[in-house]
Amino acid sequence: MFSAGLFAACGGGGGNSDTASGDTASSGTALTVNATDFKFDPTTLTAKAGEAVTFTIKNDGKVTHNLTIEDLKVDQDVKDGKTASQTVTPKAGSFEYHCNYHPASMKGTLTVS
Ligand SMILES: [Cu+2]
Repeated sequence: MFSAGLFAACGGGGGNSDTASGDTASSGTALTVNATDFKFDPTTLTAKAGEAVTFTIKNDGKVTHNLTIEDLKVDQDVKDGKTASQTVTPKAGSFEYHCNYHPASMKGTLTVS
């Protein structure tokens, strides 16, 4: 007699395509402020209320400068030839910014809406 008693169970694997979509752009807004020649460039900045804003302050000058936004508790020194950054999440409003060392000539306005 000849008997084959082996059954191979074959499990069929279904094609599972998982398309995960999710664009979480939580990086916020990046603003660059040049602090050179005793003035800011630009002197007006805009940002969105409730969103993170990262200020990158570039100092290509020969002395230390600073970015101060009193109402947002920003007070960031930037040595000559250096770059520094600060991140804040502002509410809506108009915020004056200036350099602590040269407030007469280095100033501008940040508008958040
Ligand atoms: Cu300055």
